[in-house]
Amino acid sequence: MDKNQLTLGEFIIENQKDFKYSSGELSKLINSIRLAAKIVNHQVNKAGLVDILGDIGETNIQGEDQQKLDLYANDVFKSALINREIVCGIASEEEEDFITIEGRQNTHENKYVVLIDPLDGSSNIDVNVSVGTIFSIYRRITPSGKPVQKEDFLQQGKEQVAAGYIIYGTSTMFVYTTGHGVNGFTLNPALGTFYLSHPAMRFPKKGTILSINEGNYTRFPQGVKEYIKFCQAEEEDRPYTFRYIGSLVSDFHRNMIKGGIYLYPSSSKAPHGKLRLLYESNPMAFIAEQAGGSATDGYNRIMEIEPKKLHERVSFFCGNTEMVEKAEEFMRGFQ
Ligand code: AHM
Ligand code: MG
Repeated sequence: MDKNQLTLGEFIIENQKDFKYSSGELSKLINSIRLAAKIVNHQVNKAGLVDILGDIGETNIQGEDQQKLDLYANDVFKSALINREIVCGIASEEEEDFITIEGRQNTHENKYVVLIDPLDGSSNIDVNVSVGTIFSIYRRITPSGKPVQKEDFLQQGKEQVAAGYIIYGTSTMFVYTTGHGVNGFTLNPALGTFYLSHPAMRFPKKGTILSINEGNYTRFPQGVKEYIKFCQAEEEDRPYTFRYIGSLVSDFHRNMIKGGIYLYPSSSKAPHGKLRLLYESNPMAFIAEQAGGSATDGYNRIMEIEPKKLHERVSFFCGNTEMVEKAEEFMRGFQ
């Protein structure tokens, strides 16, 4: 690696001025996520070696099996975020309700709320497939000095001040945006330092990859079925290929680099889709738009959906704008 390559720490400081509130607090917040990411990365890498794998016989509030590393990652991110007098509340996929952080001498003066999926795609861990962390950051909207309220978390995605993901893959990467484009940093594991490896990430103009769990095909809305058929059709302008890891961060990351669309639509089995609006779809939508892509629920922009519940699910179409628009055309056509 070029020794002049910017580190994530340096990049955060250099770009602090671009942030409209520019208090340095958001920079500190991203730094604490960076630190937690390294700790989780270390543990994820050891997953095959130590006895940390496997179900602990509990299910999380979504009724899904929860694995030990999910809980571990949840604890690591929480403690990194709690102790810095910046965050007033955290909502996590692993917690039923949001957590209130009192701040210095119980003054409730901290400004930011963080919504997080500490370890997404965790069913992939025990088969050595990439997983990720997804985070979303907002300014609180209720007055400072009082405990954070639910409405501080139920903001539209377009109010996000930052969002990002960490992918624990063949390399570990930290990818984030504060609304000034998307930058990706790769961890040098020998030094424990993230280096700017993917500056100004953009979806390529044309996408050719479709990522969807076709196992649900018979239960999909007609528009989705028709879009799948369109992508499979043997036409010169459609050299499409299907790729599905089943790990949102990994599927999204590949599609952003190579060009493609990720779909998790509603189905007769899951009428609202599977992914969670607040800590899965909104942050990915923010990153996608900042990289020149789009994210909708098949009809509406994800970041304009008015959230009603902390763990709300949403149908998710995300990737190259051209592909998302085409899929929407089928959704409208077969409504
Ligand atoms: P999780 O939050 O329980 O890990 O579920 C989210 C994951 C996504 O990462 C992935 O894209 C999707 O679920 C896969 O779902 P399916 O196995 O139904 O295709
Ligand atoms: Mg998840």
